[in-house]
Amino acid sequence: MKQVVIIGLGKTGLSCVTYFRQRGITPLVLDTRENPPGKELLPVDCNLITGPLDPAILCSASLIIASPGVALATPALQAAQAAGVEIIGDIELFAREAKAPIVAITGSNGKSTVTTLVGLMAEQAGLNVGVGGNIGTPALDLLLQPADLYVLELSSFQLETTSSLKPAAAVILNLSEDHLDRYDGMPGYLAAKQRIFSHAKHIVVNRDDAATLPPHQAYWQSFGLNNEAYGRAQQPDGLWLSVAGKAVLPVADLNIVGAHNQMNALAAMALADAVGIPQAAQLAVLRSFTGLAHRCQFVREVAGVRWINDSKATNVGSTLAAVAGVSESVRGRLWLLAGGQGKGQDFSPLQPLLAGQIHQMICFGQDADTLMNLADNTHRVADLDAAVAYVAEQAKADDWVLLAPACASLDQFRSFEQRGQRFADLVNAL
Ligand code: UMA
Ligand code: ADP
Repeated sequence: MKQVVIIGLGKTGLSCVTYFRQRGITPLVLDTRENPPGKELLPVDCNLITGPLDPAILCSASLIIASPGVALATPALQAAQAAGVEIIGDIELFAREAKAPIVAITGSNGKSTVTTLVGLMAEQAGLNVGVGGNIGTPALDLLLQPADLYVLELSSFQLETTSSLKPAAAVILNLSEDHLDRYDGMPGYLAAKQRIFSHAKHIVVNRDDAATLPPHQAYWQSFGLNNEAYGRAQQPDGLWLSVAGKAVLPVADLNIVGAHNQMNALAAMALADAVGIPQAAQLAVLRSFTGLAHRCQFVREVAGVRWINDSKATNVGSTLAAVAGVSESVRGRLWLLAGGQGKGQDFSPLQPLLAGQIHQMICFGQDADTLMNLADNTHRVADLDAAVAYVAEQAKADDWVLLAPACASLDQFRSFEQRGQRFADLVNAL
């Protein structure tokens, strides 16, 4: 008998199992890992087959739901596609069911921040809002509660298998290199992201990044750093966020640092306007939001030195944004703490910063030597503890210290969260 097959027993796979069982269907679950996470949560009558994907099973399925971590280029999936089996993802299932409007957010960086902001703005406006997708809560789990609005963070992987999504508002925040292990090149990665626009009502673009424009559609509004549409206006008392040329909020009132976070705030305002969230609610959230943990998060000022945790900067692109962002506000010197696992990245885009905004880069962890070779204004230490201790000795009032490692943490930490927490603990103990 033909059956629904779910590939991948991660968070997504489990949410799909719940979805089908609620509709009286018991799916078959496949996972290439011998011991996939969530095995213990699978209902007893739901079969799980682990190991290499069997093309015969896939080719005889009535429907395949592929998790985002599984590439469509996998030969067994290609065989099923050639045999005419429909292959979709959890976001496609969600899109077919969801009744409330959807705000859909993708991009290389800033997705979680903007998704959280729009969710909080909706909540502030009194809406019952479901926030999920790549940010953590699988989208299908949002259907378990009533909602007036959904805010979804979508990865390129999730968009690849989605065709029915009709967002009330959609955005690609920015584009820089990522996930090139899954795509042949940037065009493939961008094409996956552009699927977010297919049936979107209001398209929001980043006018400072041409790659975020829809290829064949008009857009509704843009955000960017100059004083147009959603932008910034120079006022006598400093920079303000502006809407249609009208200054609405002093940048100094934001508690999230950096120009990239001003862009995130502007993107969130545009998306919120697209779905009718009042500006008062938007501004209240922007005044109170202190940022997600480990994203350019202000930790503490000690003797006039400001310490910033951007442990989520796990690639060169996000470190560039963090440095460019904070250096706008630094009056003294900027110290950068970097290092860990470089994942074979090209670090050379950091060189202009080392010749400019960065006073000294303190390098630690597995790829410290590669970072040390970038410039002379570098200093090598064994680990993050030693990096904090060194800068605490050297820094003077008005200096800023930024942890934005451009590397994964896994050589010395369990996760970027643990690395960021260690940094905060060290700074709080100064
Ligand atoms: N995997 C296998 N064999 C399988 C199935 C999965 O080896 O048969 C591996 C994948 O290659 C991957 C891991 O298992 O490394 C997890 O994959 P998954 O698809 O089972 O992941 P989920 O637990 O369902 O989590 C997914 C998203 N993960 C990925 O896209 C890799 C989560 O985003 C998301 O929060 C969750 O769904 C809910 O929507 C995480 C992520 O890292 C945060 N996303 C990437 C990113 O942000 O860069 C795209
Ligand atoms: P994502 O969910 O896309 O990974 P996050 O909001 O979690 O994005 O931010 C991750 C990191 O990316 C941050 O620590 C910061 O260094 C960088 N970042 C955040 N917003 C932007 C942006 N708009 N442009 C470039 N880099 C950004």
